Parts: sequence; structure tokens; C-alpha cells
Amino acid sequence: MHVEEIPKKKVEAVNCLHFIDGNFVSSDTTFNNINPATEDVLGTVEEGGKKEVDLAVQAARKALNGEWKTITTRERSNILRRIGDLITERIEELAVLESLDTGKPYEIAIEMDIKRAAHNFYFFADFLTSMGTEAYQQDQQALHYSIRRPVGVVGMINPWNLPLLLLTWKLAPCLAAGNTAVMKPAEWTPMTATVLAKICKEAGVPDGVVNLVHGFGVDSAGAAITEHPDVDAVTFTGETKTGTAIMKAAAPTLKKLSFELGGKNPNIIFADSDIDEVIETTLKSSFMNQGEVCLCGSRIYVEENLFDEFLDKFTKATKQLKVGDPFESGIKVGAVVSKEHYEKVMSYIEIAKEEGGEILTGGGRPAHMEKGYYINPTIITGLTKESRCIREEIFGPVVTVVPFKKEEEVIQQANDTHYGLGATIWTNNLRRAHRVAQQIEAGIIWVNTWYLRDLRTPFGGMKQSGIGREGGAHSFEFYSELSNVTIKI
Ligand code: NAD
Ligand code: 6OD
Repeated sequence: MHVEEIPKKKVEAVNCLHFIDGNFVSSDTTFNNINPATEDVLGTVEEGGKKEVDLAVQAARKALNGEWKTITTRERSNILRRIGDLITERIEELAVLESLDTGKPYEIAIEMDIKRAAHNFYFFADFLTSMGTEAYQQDQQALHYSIRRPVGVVGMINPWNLPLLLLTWKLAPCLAAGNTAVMKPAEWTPMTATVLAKICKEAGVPDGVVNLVHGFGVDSAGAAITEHPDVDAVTFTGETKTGTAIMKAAAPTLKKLSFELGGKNPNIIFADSDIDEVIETTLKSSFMNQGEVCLCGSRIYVEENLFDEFLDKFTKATKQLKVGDPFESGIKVGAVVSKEHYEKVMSYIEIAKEEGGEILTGGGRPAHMEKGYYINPTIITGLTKESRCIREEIFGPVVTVVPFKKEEEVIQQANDTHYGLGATIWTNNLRRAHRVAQQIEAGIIWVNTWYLRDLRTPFGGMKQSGIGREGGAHSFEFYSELSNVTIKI
């Protein structure tokens, strides 16, 4: 199966314009959008900066006090639901665009990205109608209650790995809470955000409520959003070091910040676990989306007496994964997002070799792909805990596997990182599952599964993996301000 063979999937790449105050507009300069799977130019992207961000913020500020402020909760919920419906109607088109931009398999784009993007809107459309606040009676003296209102103009700075999923994970609660938005997609993946802007207009979002500015981060559109004095809050998903820069830039105007940052997540496998289930899920937690998921379990720790069997089965299963053209059926690993990222991931494989690591499979390009940024799924053993490949986020299809003897030892190793995003624990021992989960320093901990999501749960990282939580009421806490009213009786 190739994309051209499926009539519904005959989709043209889009040239990406900004969307400001309800209109698509251009800039003085553009940059090329490259397809990482073919290295071809997909189209152009307008390069926004201070000027475009300023116009977008002005539009968002004006819209905050317009029609958007007076519509009822029910109407707002209906608009969110319509956005979800329109995403669902265009699921194949959006999945093609996401796949062209990122290099990920089309089938993953449908299942992982676009279905979830629609669900983000359905979820917050429902959630919104059940949000309440607090009230307290203080003896016969006073009654206290709180009012929830929007934070204001929210800047959204996004990464490239799950472009529409993560953008809508921010936009849906932002709109649900009555805010207005200035979105900036990652420069490498601008297409689905552009279609989303169109969809918002079609769904009845008033002009100026949702704005989109394309561009780069440093000294560009991203920095302009974080520095803008009239942006009230910034929600950022991306690298930890970018989070540091954003925090500094946002300090002079004391913006409310939400950070979802990098991870180097442990996948801890005890010998009493079900090995077939472990292999099936570990293949996904290692290589799904080319390993470009912040929650991927890139540090695998296996109890000593299961180590050889695990390595043997895991290596065999990894070699079976189909790597190649994202639009071919059954492809599990596509291209990584860009040349720059390809070189970064490859450089870590070289570092692993220099550090004495043994490459059990992968370690280079698939021979059958002449062009495109493809990397075979790679398993490395024999590294020490000081290795850069064990300590630093690679964010590609590369995992390390290390044996352990004791529970205390693996907990210590799992926590020996400045990251604290996710972790997976494999065991059939109930007490151990709870005991280990309580000691792992991570915001999201799975036992005998991976990436099973319920959007009501708190999602976010500890340590340098983030600040704040997203999901259900947690998202509302970020996207709204509470004012307390005290009435003396
Ligand atoms: P990145 O930090 O390089 O870029 C993210 C966004 O920030 C882009 O839109 C970029 O243009 C912008 N940006 C860069 N520098 C900026 C600056 N100085 N000021 C303002 N904006 C700036 O991250 P990336 O490479 O796009 O994404 C990969 C990273 O994201 C990985 O570290 C991954 O773990 C992390 N991530 C985390 C989560 C999570 O939920 N915790 C989810 C997805 C990705
Ligand atoms: O599933 C989610 O809600 C979420 N925020 C996933 C993030 C994945 C990181 O790459």
C-alpha cells in the first residue's frame, strides 16, 4: 500500500501561513519544509518573528474581551466538540500531513496522533461542563467562594514529535477555560497546525481566539512569545535546556509557566514478569514513533537471571520490525524528523562504541533506504552508568540494556538522573509493584504496561522533566485563575 493508491489519501502538502485574527497571512521571509523520509521539499513556511507575534497577541487580547467572553459554557463545549468532529472527518488528510512532516509511519499517525487529537477536544468538551469551584462557610461569620476565570492570552510552544496530539492537548483545555491562544508549532512540523487553524474557524471559534505564528525558537517567534509583555502564560513542551531559556525570558514579565520536558525513562524488568508481554510492549516503548516519544523507556534494566533470555528474545523481535517508507503498510519505524536529529542520534551510537558498548542490532541506516533519515532500531549493552548514552536523552530508536541483581540497586540506578518523567515496572509480585512504584522518582509510572492513558490523570515530570501537570482538572488549574470572594454574614 502506498499513499497514492488510496484515493482518500491523495493529499497535497500545504504551504504554511500564519493565522492571525481569523486570516491567513504571510511574512517577508519563508523557509523550506523538508520531508525527512525523502529529503524533498514539501513546501514553504512563513517565518514569523516579533512583528507577527505582536499582531497575534493583540488579536488574542482583543478577542478575550469580545464574543468569546460572553458565550455560554454549553456553547463553548459545542465548539470544542465540533473541532473534534472536523478533525475526525479529516483524519486521513491530517495523518498524511503529519507523516510527511515527521517521517513517522502513516498508520502510527492515524492511531497515535490524529485520533487522540480529536479525543483531546471531545474530552475537554465534556470535562468543561462539570468543572466547579470551592465554597466554605466560616461558622456564622462569613461565606467564601471562588470564581474561576481565564488566565488570558496563552502562548503555546510545541515540539515536533507528536505535533497535533501535543498542540491539541494544550489548545483544547485552553479554549475550554475561556482563554485565547497564540500557538507556535515546531519549525520542522508546521502542517497539521495550519489545518487546525482552518478547522477552528470552521467550527465557529471567533476570530482572534486562536492564532498561529510559524517560525523558529531562539531569536524568533518562540522567543517573541516568551518575552511578550501581554502574554499571560506560556505552556511549553520540548527540551529541558529550552525550558531553562524560556524560564529566563519569561521572568521579567512573571508569566505563569507549564513545562513538559525531556526524559530518560527507566524500563525495569523483574524476572517474575510475563516475558512475552514484556517483549511486545518493550518493542513499543523503545521504538514506537522512532523512539521519538518523551516517555520511551530508553534505559532498560533487566534482573540478572532473565537478562540473557530477554536480550535474545528482544533482539530477535527488534530485527523483525519493518523499517522504511512511512506510507507502506506494516512499517513500524519510519524516518527520524530531520538531518540534524539524524546526525545527533547517530553521534550517540558512535559515542556508545567509544564507551565500550556492544551493538546487538541496528547501529546504522537500513541498506534498502537510499534517501531519508532512517536509523535501524538499535540495542546497546555493556555500558556503565557513567556512559553518556545512559545519562543523556537521545530521543531516537536507540535503547541501552543493563542487568541488575537487587531491587534496591535498580531503584538507585533508575533514579540516578536529573530527569523524572516516566518509568515502567514489570513484575507479577503485587507488593513489589507498589513498593518500587513509590520509590521511583517519576511523574508517570506504569506497571506491566506502557503509555496507557486516561486523560483525567495528572501528566507531567518531576526533577528537570517539567513543572506542573496536564490532564483533567490539572489542565484547568493552569489555564484558569481562581479569585476568592469573602462575604461577611
Ligand atoms: P525543542 O526544545 O528544541 O523545541 C520545542 C519548541 O521550542 C520548538 O517550537 C522550538 O522552535 C521552540 N524553541 C526552541 N528554543 C526556544 C527559545 N529559546 N525560546 C522559545 N522557544 C524556543 O524541543 P524539540 O526538539 O522540538 O522536542 C524534543 C524534546 O521535547 C525532547 O526533549 C522530548 O523529551 C521533549 N518532549 C517532552 C514531552 C513531555 O510531555 N514531557 C513531550 C514531547 C516532547
Ligand atoms: O499522551 C499525552 O497526553 C502526552 N502528553 C504525551 C507526550 C508524549 C511525549 O512525547
